[in-house]
Amino acid sequence: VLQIREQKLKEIAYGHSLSILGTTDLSPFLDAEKPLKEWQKKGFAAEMAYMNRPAELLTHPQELCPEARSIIALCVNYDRGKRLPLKSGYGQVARYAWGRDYHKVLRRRLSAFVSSLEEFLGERLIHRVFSDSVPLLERAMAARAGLGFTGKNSMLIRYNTGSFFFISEVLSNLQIEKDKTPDGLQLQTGQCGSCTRCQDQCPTSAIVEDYRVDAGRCISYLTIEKRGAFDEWERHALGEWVFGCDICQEVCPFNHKTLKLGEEADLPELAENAGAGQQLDLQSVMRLRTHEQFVKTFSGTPIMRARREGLLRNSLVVAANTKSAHLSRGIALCLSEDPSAVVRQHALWALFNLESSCNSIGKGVLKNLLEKHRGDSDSGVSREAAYLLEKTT
Ligand code: B12
Ligand code: SF4
Ligand code: SF4
Repeated sequence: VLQIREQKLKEIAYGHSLSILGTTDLSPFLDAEKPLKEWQKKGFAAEMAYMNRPAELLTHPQELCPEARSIIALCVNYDRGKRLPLKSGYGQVARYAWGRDYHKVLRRRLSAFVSSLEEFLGERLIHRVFSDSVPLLERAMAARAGLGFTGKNSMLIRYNTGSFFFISEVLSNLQIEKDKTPDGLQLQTGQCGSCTRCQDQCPTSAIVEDYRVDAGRCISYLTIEKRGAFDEWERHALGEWVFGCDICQEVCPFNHKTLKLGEEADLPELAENAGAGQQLDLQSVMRLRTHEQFVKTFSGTPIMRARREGLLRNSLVVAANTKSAHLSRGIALCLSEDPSAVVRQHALWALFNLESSCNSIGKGVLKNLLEKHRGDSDSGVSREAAYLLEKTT
């Protein structure tokens, strides 16, 4: 039997800059099953098919690695540096996406950690490493490993350092002698007390109940996971967020200390200057006409997840929401040149809204464009043009 003391595990992890570690067994996350099923039943998974899989699949870690005897859970803090005021013509990016792609970064770090463990043990481990890439309730897992508690915004939170961290894990055949009994934080709630800041300040009222987020209303879902066209409500909902959203965390008192100190990411790869950074230049994004250009710009960052069409859609909407009239020319180019109907549709809407809010291109020009696109080969674009045309007259 391969055995190790939790303290030794922590020492070895520390050598890889992995400082927040807890462990748990492979028994199913039974207490998380009910909330998950309710969440699914209410349609809060929106169009994320992978979140509508049978709840039992998401709560039974043993299925992912039948030989495993333990789970090592790790929290890795990302960048908590000062958020700068939004520059004109830019869109906000959620902190988790400022640096390099955490899936790859964490996989590499955790694999190196496992190699060090193997070296120490003098034997190979049967193992799998993950972060946000498997059907497994990672918050429930990390909570049971004693790493935090559940906030009303549904984030896993740690008392001293807040919630700006990734969860990742190693499932392996290692048996771990725990330092102390688990500190009983699992799915524990109530630490928020009477605070309701996250709920009050979420711009789309996506935190529909304590501990429960309706993904279909969440800006993070809309900007990253949602494919295709937005409806009118969704377009306004985005505000100035072009990728992800941090509001329910930035207002949380448990994050105030780390934000005030502007604490660095645990790993340099996750820092602002290692990736796409805090804000995206909407004009540059709007110019990415091909998948190859998109990959060249965002390869190796979490932004890839939105895909070219999604990111351009988001940028057009943010340009209109932030009244960035000087981007009208770039938007008009999206309308005349972009191969994606979704992009053309949102370009029409952006031009219409910029004209309404700041008389950007002139009523006559706008009307001509709308009339022209009433005959667009795509039905989404032609319907949008007809609808907006009705609103102009
Ligand atoms: C789907 C998903 C989303 C969806 C849905 C989010 C949601 N809240 O459900 C969307 C796209 C909206 C999203 C957004 C974000 N996500 Co996300 N997401 C996931 C994913 C893949 C699954 C989450 C899930 O299972 N949701 C279903 C609900 C039911 O489960 P849960 O959120 O874990 O909720 C638990 C508790 O709240 C509790 N619970 C739920 N209801 C109730 C009710 C009661 C009464 C009680 C007592 C308890 C309780 O039980 C649940 C199980 O433990 C995980 C990775 C993973 N494999 O787990 C990442 C993950 C949760 N996301 C993460 C991050 C970073 C984000 C964002 C911050 C990104 C951003 N800045 O834009 C936002 C935060 C939005 C928010 N407030 O949650 C991190 C969170 C780390 C942390 N500290 O908690 C994770 C763990 C990824 C990772 N490996 O690091 N995400
Ligand atoms: S991430 Fe933004 S939209 Fe989603 S629940 Fe939090 S504040 Fe609301
Ligand atoms: S903002 Fe308040 S209610 Fe929301 S998670 Fe933080 S402490 Fe809890």
